[in-house]
Order: sequence, then C-alpha cells, then structure tokens
Amino acid sequence: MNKVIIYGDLISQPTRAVYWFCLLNNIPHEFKLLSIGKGENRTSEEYAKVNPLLKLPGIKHGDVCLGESHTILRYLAEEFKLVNFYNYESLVAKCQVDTYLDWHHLGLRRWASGYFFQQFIVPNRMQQEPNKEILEFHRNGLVPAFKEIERVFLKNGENNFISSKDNPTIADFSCYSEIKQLDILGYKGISENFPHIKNWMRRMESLSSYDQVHKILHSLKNKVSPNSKL
Ligand SMILES: N[C@@H](CCC(=O)N[C@@H](CS)C(=O)NCC(=O)O)C(=O)O
Repeated sequence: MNKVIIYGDLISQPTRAVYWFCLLNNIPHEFKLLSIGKGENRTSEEYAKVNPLLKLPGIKHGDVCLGESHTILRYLAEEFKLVNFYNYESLVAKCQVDTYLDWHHLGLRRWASGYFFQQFIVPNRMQQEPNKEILEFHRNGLVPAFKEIERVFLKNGENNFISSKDNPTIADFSCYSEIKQLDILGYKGISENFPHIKNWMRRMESLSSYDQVHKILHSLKNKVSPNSKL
C-alpha cells in the first residue's frame, strides 16, 4: 500500500491535526517538512502540484493529492476504514461531525489564529509590537466560541468528545489543535472559565502520540515574553 506523504510544518494547527491522526491510527506515512517561516510551502514546485492552494497541510497518497485539513481527515478516515472517527455508515453521525468541521473556521479558528498571529507571530517572526486593538478583538471573540463549544458540541459535559458521547472523531483533532496553540501564550481563559473544555483537553492529551506531535509547541513556549500582557 502507498504511504501517505504529509506535507506540513508542526507549527501549523491543521498540520498537527492530520499528523496526529495518522500516528494514532498507524496510517503508514512520511512527513515532509515545508517550513512556513522560510516560505517553503509557497516556493516548492513539488508542493504546488500537491496543493495548488499552497497552504499547509497537503497530502499525496498514490495519485490522490489533497489540501484542506478537514478534507484530508475525512479522506483518511474513509480510505483507512476508521469508522469510529467519522461514521460514514451512518449519515446522521457523519453529519454531526461535519457540523463541527463546518463551524470550525469561522466559529473558532478565525479568533484563535488571529489571536496567535498578533501575540506570537507579529513579535517573534515580524519583530513588531502586537496591535493591541486587533489582539483584544480576537481575544474577545474567543469567549463566545468557547461557550458554543461547551454548549453545542460538548453538550455541557454530556459528550466526552466534540461530536460524540464516547469516542474521539476527526472533529476533535481539528478543534484541539487550534485551542492548544493558545496554551503557549499562557492564555488562562479555558482553565479559569470553561471546565468542560478543560476536561475534554485532558482526555485528548491521554491519546497516544500526543507528546510527539506537540513537542514543538512546548519548545516555542520558552520564546514567549514573560512580560506579555495576556
Ligand atoms: N483551511 C486550511 C487552512 C490552512 C492554513 O491556513 N495553513 C496555514 C498554516 S496554519 C499556512 O499554510 N500558512 C502559510 C501560508 O499561508 O503561506 C486547512 O484547514 O488546511
């Protein structure tokens, strides 16, 4: 069987989601690093053929080339018959997972990635001061996003995982990767105000291969200024 070639950079949330999913499920794969910092995703001729959108991650599996992490996760779950992670045999169960995946980009990622960009990328990669208004705008947007995750997706603790009562699905990997990133900024909003998300994160962290995928985030933690006002 062909290996899945994953093109990515572990600083990227959707790359971590795809990579973790492959490791956890023993999907035969090879990880090809394209450094976002060096702009390699935009200059590699090989990658332009895999994902013409030029964003990370992308995969090549035999002749199949895909971009967009949610498409990739759906593909992997179906191709490798991982029915628990995306129940393609039950239209309704599948739609419940899709509801989260469709909500994710504007519901959570917009706020979490905007906040990360101002607080981490602007000072560390662009050597500029974060824009306080933009930072505050994204930080405020996180609160309703977390409320919706607790109320709608975790059903205030009734669900152990994002779109299912008892087992993680592809939606959990996407959601976790986005939220975990806030940790390295010392963001305390979840531990202080969102107990259901906090408990769910602990459950995700007990899954195998967690450490391998998140090493990079722990190493970046040291680079965040201790004086940052979070
Ligand atoms: N909706 C896409 C988002 C992909 C995305 O925004 N990737 C970022 C990293 S998190 C990227 O490639 N940034 C580098 C660039 O735009 O050049 C997905 O889920 O895969």
